[in-house]
Amino acid sequence: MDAKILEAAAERPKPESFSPSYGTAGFRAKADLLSSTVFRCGILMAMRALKTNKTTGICITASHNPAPDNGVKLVEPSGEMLLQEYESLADEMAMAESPEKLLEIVKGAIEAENISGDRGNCEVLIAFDTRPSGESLATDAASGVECLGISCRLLGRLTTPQLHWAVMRTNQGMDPSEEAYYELLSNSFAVLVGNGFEKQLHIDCANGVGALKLDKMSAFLEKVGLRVILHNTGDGVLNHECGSDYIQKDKILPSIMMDMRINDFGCAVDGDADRLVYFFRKSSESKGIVLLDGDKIAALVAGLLKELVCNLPEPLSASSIGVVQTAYANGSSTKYLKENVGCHVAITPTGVKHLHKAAHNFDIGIYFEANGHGTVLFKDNFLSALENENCEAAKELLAVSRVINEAVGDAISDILLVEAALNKRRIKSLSEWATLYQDLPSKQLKVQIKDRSVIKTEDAERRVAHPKELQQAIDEAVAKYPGARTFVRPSGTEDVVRIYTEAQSTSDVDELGDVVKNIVIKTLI
Ligand code: 16G
Ligand code: MG
Repeated sequence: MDAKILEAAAERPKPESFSPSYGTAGFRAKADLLSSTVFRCGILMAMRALKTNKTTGICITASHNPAPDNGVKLVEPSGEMLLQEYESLADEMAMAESPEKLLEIVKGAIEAENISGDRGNCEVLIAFDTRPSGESLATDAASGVECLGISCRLLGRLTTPQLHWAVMRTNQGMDPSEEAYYELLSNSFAVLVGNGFEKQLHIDCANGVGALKLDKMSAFLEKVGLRVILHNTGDGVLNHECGSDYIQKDKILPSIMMDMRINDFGCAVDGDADRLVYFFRKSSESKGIVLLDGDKIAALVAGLLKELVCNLPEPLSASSIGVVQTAYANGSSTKYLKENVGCHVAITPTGVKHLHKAAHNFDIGIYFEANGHGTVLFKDNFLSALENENCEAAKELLAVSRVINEAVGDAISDILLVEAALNKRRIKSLSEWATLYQDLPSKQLKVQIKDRSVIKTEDAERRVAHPKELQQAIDEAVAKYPGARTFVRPSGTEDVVRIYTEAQSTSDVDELGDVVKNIVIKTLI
């Protein structure tokens, strides 16, 4: 192992001025900087496979970032993201300045973790998205895995959630193939919507890997009555003026989709198809859209699941349903979930790893970030109890658990969940869904400062713990606007500080946003 690591690491030196950092969801940077980082992630995920004697995964993607970027997402045997306790080891390995230093860290970790040489069931699955740099970075990751003497399987292009799903299924002893994914999802969808379902849906594929996979899946979906019309399928630039991130932030229809009619159903996924938002056109003259974001998806889905749980016999009807949100969730959505749906609401810091963990605390844990990343988790013993029930509600809840990708937020599986929920709740149009509650006006701003890491937050990022004077000034400003809310946090993916404001009117939001932006600039620049 030692010689292999030294040799392969020397072939992929870390660029001198490059300081990779694990960030919110893995490493991301300009693609040409990343060879050393993904190679080292290969070693790390081989160590996780050896430690657990199971299959782990690596996905080469930079999600909704611009096309020249790339990145890596790391997958635990459960199909979930890398356990947080290994993030610092990932950072240390990625930052090692020389092959010798890297070897020293790897040997130290192998000893500390008591990793044995048993290679029984170990394997690492590797996939990549449509970025031009994907394939060669996947080969770098594979070289890292092979240094530890275990095998890896290159699965080619997959969406991030498909790779997570394949890892989870492999470790469950179930068929992990793409074919099985399409079949299970569409068959479970059919159980939920029944015969005679007919629907047409426009999908903005962000010029990413989602386009390839939705195209493959369209035949399966057509059979169960869902006709998908795919846009931004790869002729344009990845994530450029298209995709869920663009639609959510700019609220503009991508130009290629101008032939959509006003009552058409539209949705958009991001570059690696792990985020989903819905939308419809405001008018046939303008490019403006009405957005149905992750908060609206959570509200729709929570309503359906609550109804199904209420229809279960006792004591199952008392099972806990919780929705996990972040500080970015619109205040109206939180109120709606608590007061209208009647479920628990928990707030965590930004980033799927935090929401996913909190969702495990409920029998049914629903989480969606406003940006459209989310899924539903079911407790194992709750699912076993459902297997023993013969009622319709139990069957439908089991079908929901199969439609949904429990490993991680999955735009493709979320589309099916949304469509099933609209169908079951008899919501006939997107405008009807939009009126479940009225969003409070809100706005996001960003500021670049010298060192964003000086800001430390608390209370699920809703308050600044340090510097204290920053929070004091924010408190004073927000007190002048009744019913307003604002928070400031350093981004985990970009070199900026983000500011969120929410208030009773758009003029209050604009004014308060500017005030807080100036406070940040005055305090920190
Ligand atoms: C990443 C996260 C997403 C989060 C976003 C925040 C995952 C898989 N993705 O995209 O959940 O909302 O970062 O970005 O965890 P920010 O820290 O730049 O605001
Ligand atoms: Mg993504």
